[in-house]
Amino acid sequence: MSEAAVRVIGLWASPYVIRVLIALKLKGVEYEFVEEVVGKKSELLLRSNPVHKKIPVLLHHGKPVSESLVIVQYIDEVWSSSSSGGAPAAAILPADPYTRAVHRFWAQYADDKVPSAVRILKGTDAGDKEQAAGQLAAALQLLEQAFVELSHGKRYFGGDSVGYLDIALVSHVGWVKAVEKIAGVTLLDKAKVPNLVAWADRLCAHPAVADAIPDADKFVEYSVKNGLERRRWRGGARDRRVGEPLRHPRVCGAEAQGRGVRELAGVVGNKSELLLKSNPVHKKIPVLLHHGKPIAESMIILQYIDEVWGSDDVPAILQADPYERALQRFWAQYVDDKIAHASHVLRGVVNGDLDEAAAQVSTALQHLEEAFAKCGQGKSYFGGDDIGFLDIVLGSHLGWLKAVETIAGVKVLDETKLPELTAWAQRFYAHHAVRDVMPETDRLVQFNAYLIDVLKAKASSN
Ligand SMILES: N[C@@H](CCC(=O)N[C@@H](CS)C(=O)NCC(=O)O)C(=O)O
Repeated sequence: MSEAAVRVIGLWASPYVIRVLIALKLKGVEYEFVEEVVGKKSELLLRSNPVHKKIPVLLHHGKPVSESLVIVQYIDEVWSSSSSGGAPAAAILPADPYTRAVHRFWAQYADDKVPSAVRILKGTDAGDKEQAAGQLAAALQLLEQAFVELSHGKRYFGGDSVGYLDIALVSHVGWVKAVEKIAGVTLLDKAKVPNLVAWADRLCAHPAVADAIPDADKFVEYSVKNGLERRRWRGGARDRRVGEPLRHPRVCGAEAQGRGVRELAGVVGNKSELLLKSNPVHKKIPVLLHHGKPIAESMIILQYIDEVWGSDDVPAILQADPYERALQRFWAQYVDDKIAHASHVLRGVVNGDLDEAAAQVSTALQHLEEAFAKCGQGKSYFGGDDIGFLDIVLGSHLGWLKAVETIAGVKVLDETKLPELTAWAQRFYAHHAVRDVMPETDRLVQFNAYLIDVLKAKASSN
């Protein structure tokens, strides 16, 4: 029998898998579900997602796409019109770039806040259960407000139809309800988050969702049965994303599109009113203000810039081909997960093991050296003939990676080990949209020393 065109490697209980199944059902795409066995990662999974070795993986005509939110966007882009000859499937991502950015922001927020708290509440991760319940309740409260703003009195975050944020958030609902039972806490509380409770009930009854999210009792039973095995399956220690005090603004995306950008420099250690008002959730830079409307999170901003100012006259930041886009999104997220945190450790601005951080950066860059061959296909950049999404995301770390060589005394961009990447970095630095934006290494080294002093002074005054 021939292989199905669309296959999903997964486990029914994974929220990340659930969202992929919902997206496929919404689009009316037939798929084969290739179920993993808890405690034993299949050869197919290891081969298809060799970097993270995690589910879900979508195989489309054999080509793997990993990371659930990347997959959902891929599905939306590939099956953008009628796929089964019936009525055209509704778009998952909102059409308006600003609304898209807001959906992306809250989807990322939900993934940052919900699963970590759920893992503590169901006992898979160590941690204070009361604190986790409090953090989860606070996150749901913000999502309640986001629902009111985004739904405009309609049924879903996406308005009349199920959208990106609906899918991202509802996939966590099964586990949220399960931990209410496991830990004896009320999270989806009608008195506190009435709109969210009504939304969850509505969406869980939707035909594309009802089969994908089993009853809370099934999750509870699964948790009891597979707790230990799952921990082993996850392969030990989990990488923790640690928030960083301040980020260098990634503004070269706008430069590449030929826009002027006024840098609203915040004073280190003293966040401006404008920043606090514009990004009240994370209170982090960068924030792009467009006609006064704030957009936060650098990768979301890049996509916004591309969507708003994309034209035939300027090279697109994200390529047109959905698979290329998925690859760029996958690797960009990888860069921020692996390099950003490790680079902060090497700079001494967050605590951590220096050798471990150096090894992590080195492994990540080795992976990226290989990715360059796949994404760039012999051209100058990851994006092809001109710089694209991944070039900007990785390139914006280059300044600090060079500074880290001085600060921590480790060789990061080693030409003998990373010949492609080293040559790419030189090209990137020389690009007209980059050269004026990237700070000099000495300036970064000095700034780092200053930042550490400020952080120390703040710590001792607390
Ligand atoms: N960010 C990933 C997370 C995927 C994930 O954490 N999957 C879990 C199952 S719920 C997994 O495969 N864990 C195996 C491991 O950690 O080794 C996504 O959105 O796809």
